[in-house]
Order: sequence, then structure tokens, then C-alpha cells
Amino acid sequence: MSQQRVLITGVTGQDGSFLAEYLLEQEYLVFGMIRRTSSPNISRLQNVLIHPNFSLVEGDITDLASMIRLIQQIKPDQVYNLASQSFVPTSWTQPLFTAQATGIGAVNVFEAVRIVHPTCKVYQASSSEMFGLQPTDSVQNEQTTFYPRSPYACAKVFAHQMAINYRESHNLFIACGILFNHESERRGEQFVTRKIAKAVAAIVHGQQQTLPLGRLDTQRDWGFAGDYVIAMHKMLLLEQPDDFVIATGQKHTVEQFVDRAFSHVGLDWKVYVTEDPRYMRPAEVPSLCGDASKAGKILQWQPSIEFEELVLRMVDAEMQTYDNVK
Ligand code: NAP
Ligand code: F7E
Repeated sequence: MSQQRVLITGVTGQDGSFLAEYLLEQEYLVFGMIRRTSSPNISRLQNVLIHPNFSLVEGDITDLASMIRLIQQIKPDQVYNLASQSFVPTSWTQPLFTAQATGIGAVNVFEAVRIVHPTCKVYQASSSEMFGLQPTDSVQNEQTTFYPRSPYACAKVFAHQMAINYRESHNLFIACGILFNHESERRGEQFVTRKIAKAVAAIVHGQQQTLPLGRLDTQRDWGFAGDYVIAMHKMLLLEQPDDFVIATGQKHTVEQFVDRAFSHVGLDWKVYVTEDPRYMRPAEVPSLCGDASKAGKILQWQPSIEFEELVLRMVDAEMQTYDNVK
């Protein structure tokens, strides 16, 4: 059998970089889509750029013509649509761009596949943010009703429902992973976990005095990004497309993350953390916790890294950056 070909949109992001590495290990030919920027944005791709089976290709998720051209040229067996405006606060200041990139962008991928290569399997990056406002003691699964609370979440619900509609109307293979928060040392610096980990290391090294944060009482189900990209791949190995919640099943508050990160380096977080209204949201998602039992049963997927290990891994990685420059 000839080597399987894969196109990843959003390859320069956290998940795209882990997924590219994983699929190269599985011996796929990997094409990573990158949008044109005025300066390079490939810092997360250092492990794959020189791999003989990896290529960067130019395109933009908001440009249907570029998606059609790429899918026509590459004829991928699998497309992973990870490209998105993924930072929730920015979705209030740029709601239309978010709708274009996160909502319409996904439909551009589905449409390009439908028009030029309908046998290609597609992964759509859906999000636990779609669940939004839920009772704080609840656990969300594939049957939970969506209640999106941000323009980002609304755009993801649109993309998710369109994926299901393309399945039902055009018989396309589109699997949706409803992924809960997943983190790593490659997480964008504005997201709360990376922001905390970076601040802890900067405070230890005298480079920062305080850590301004928004709400400390919100709860998230945080897992490790490297585990979650494996679930994406497993979804595309199925005979039939389906939707899967991917989560650890454990939730913690932002305060618990802060506490564990600071105590790891022997500091009391209460001395450094300040409450800053700039980081409060117009509408918040107070609590999310996923039930990934369907993925456990059908995909045989389990997370390998839990909360405590994740926090320490992220803080250690930031501390290491200071050791490297000594
Ligand atoms: P990320 O680090 O923010 O990466 C987003 C990627 O999308 C980047 O490569 C970005 O490119 C690309 N992108 C944005 N606009 C684009 C456009 N117009 N054309 C082409 N590429 C564009 O996000 P992530 O954490 O890896 O998440 C991957 C996907 O999963 C996203 O769709 C996100 O919404 C979704 N998701 C994430 C989580 C999570 O906890 N991480 C959970 C559920 C769902 P640049 O580098 O050029 O900006
Ligand atoms: O916020 C609170 C904030 O920005 C987590 C994206 O990947 O996961 C991510 O969305 C919580 C929220 O992630 C700060 O209010 C407090 O309650 O790290 P976050 P998110 O909004 O949950 C989902 C699944 C996605 O799909 C998204 O793409 O932390 N929080 N203080 C703060 N958050 C930030 N960013 N900064 C603060 O200072």
C-alpha cells in the first residue's frame, strides 16, 4: 500500500505540532498548512521541519480557493482541521474574524473535500466550550446540550453542526473530537496554564513581581495535548465517522493550578497573584468536566498524564528555559 497522506491545518499551533510529530512516527506523509505571515511562525515545528516526510504548504482557512487547491494537489487520505482563532477573550473583540476562521473556515474545508476529494476522512476540532453554561456538579458527554457562552463557542457549535450536516447530506467522513482543555509547554502564552507557568519561572528568576489574573474560581478539566492528538488519529481509523468527548474526567479550579505551580518552587501564590478585571470575561463558563467513557470504549483511548504531573511538567519546562540561557 502506498504511503498515506495527511493535511493538517493549524500545524503551527500547539496541537498541530504534536499531531505532526505523532503522525510522522506512524509513517504518514504529512503536509502542514501555514498561512503567510510577515515573520516566521514555526517555533513549535523544530522537531519536524527537517523530517523527510514533512512539508509546509501555504494556505488560509478563510480562503476556500486555497483549500480547494491544496486538497486537489495533495489528495490527502486524512485532513485534520485544527486551524482556528482559538483564544476565547479575542472572540469578543474580533467576533467576525472568529466566525470566519473558526466557523466558516471549517465549512471551507468540508466544501473543498466535498468538491474535489470526497473520499478523504476529515477530523474537526470541536470544543468543550460548546457546552458552556452547565450545572457546576454536572459531567458533560456526547449527549449534553450545548449552551455556548462566547463568540468562539458559537462559531465552534456552527462548525460542529455543519460537520454533522455534511455527514448526513453528503455522506462525508467527518469525525468531531469534542476536546476539553489540553495543555503543554507549547500552549499559547495567553492561556491561563501557560501564563501561570511562565510567571512562576519569571518570579523565581526576578524577572516579574506579580501575576495579574481574572477569576480563580472557574473549573476546567485539564489534560495533556500529547495524549489528545492520539485520540484525533484514532477517530479517523474508524469505519464510520462519529463524535467523541476527550477529557480526563477530573476538574480543578484556576486557584488549584496556581497553588500547585507556586508551591512546586516553594512560593506562596497569595503574595504574587493579583485580581485584575482586564482578565474577566463578559460571560464566563464556570465549570467543565468531561466524561470520555465512549472514547475509552470505542477508541481504547485513555489520558496518560493527570493534573499534578501536567502542572509540574509545565513549570519545569519554563524553569528550564532560564537554565538554557545561563
Ligand atoms: P492554537 O495553538 O491557537 O493554534 C491555532 C492554529 O490555527 C495556528 O496554527 C494558527 O496559525 C491557525 N490559524 C488561525 N487562523 C488561521 C487561518 N485563517 N488560516 C490558517 N490557519 C489559521 O490552538 P490549539 O490549542 O492547537 O487548538 C487546535 C484546535 O483545537 C483549534 O481549532 C482550537 O480551537 C481547538 N480546541 C483546542 C482546545 C485546547 O484546549 N487546546 C480544546 C478544544 C478545541 P498561526 O500560528 O499562524 O496563528
Ligand atoms: O481560560 C480563567 C478563564 O483562556 C481558562 C481554549 O483552548 O479551552 C481553552 O479555552 C479559565 C477561564 O482557556 C485568566 O476565565 C482566569 O475560566 O486558559 P483559558 P478557555 O477559555 O477554557 C477550550 C476548550 C477551547 O476550545 C479554547 O480554544 O481561566 N482565567 N484568569 C484566565 N484565563 C486567561 N486566559 N487569562 C487569565 O489571566
